Amino acid sequence: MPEGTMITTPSGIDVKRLAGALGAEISGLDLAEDNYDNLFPALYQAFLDHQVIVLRGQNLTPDQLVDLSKKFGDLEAHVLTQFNMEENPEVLLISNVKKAGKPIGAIYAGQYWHSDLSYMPRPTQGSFLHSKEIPSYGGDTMFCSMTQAYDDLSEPMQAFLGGLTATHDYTNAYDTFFAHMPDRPPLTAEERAKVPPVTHPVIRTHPETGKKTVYVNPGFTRRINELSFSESRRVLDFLFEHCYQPQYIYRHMWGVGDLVIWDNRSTCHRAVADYDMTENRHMIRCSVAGDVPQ
Ligand SMILES: O=C(O)CCC(=O)C(=O)O
Ligand SMILES: [Fe+2]
Repeated sequence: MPEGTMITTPSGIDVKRLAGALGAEISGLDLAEDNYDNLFPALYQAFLDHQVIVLRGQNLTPDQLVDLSKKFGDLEAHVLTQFNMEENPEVLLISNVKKAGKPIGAIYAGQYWHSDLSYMPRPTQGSFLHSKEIPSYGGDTMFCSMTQAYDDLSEPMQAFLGGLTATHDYTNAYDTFFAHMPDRPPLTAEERAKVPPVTHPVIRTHPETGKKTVYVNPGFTRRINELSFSESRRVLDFLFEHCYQPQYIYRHMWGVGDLVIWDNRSTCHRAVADYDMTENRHMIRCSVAGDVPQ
């Protein structure tokens, strides 16, 4: 299907590709109004096929976002429970809005390439981010197809990486990216205790599509276990440089009401921090638990 071609699937939803490697816009569906049960299989298939799906102009309540997310699987809770919505603890706020001088949501969330909760034994399957307020410019989110990046590696490189495992650790992000951020309090001892380091394969196979994917990221991957420290650093740096090339990326420019759903098993993403922090950027978010990477 050429880029930009709108197709109506036999199942009734319109799907338009947004970039070469990943990303598609779904239209003709008002998730707040329509009963979309019969369209759900097509929506889920688009999620698997395109890795990131975009539904514009939605106006979902937190409950409606929860209902949609639960069709994908069981919801998971984030380590940072203080940013769960008061009126609906299943929903996390990604927000720079402040109340009494303190951010009400996770501020500076994901401003480095990562796959959600890769530092947990069972990382996230799908994440659902729905924008309510956006700054007048900037604040995009970038997504990278880690399956396409894997496919473009040479066979000897694929074989080499296929035998390796890596340590993922949430505190890695705190030791590096968050280390000098104001408003981003360090993890408490209790929070740290909830996230001991875990081991995952460097190359994982998507449980539903069977596709192989590079599963390391600069946010949470500390090291490749089987290599020396210096080899690990260089192989990780090579992988990051290879994977985050423009041809593997879709960059989402947010509009109010956008709902973006991404598959963390085959993608990485990164928030772009180029907006005016005096302007509000406010999103509601759910995420669905995945399985143990194989
Ligand atoms: O705010 C964003 O653009 C993305 C934040 C993020 O990493 C997430 O919601 O998982
Ligand atoms: Fe994220």
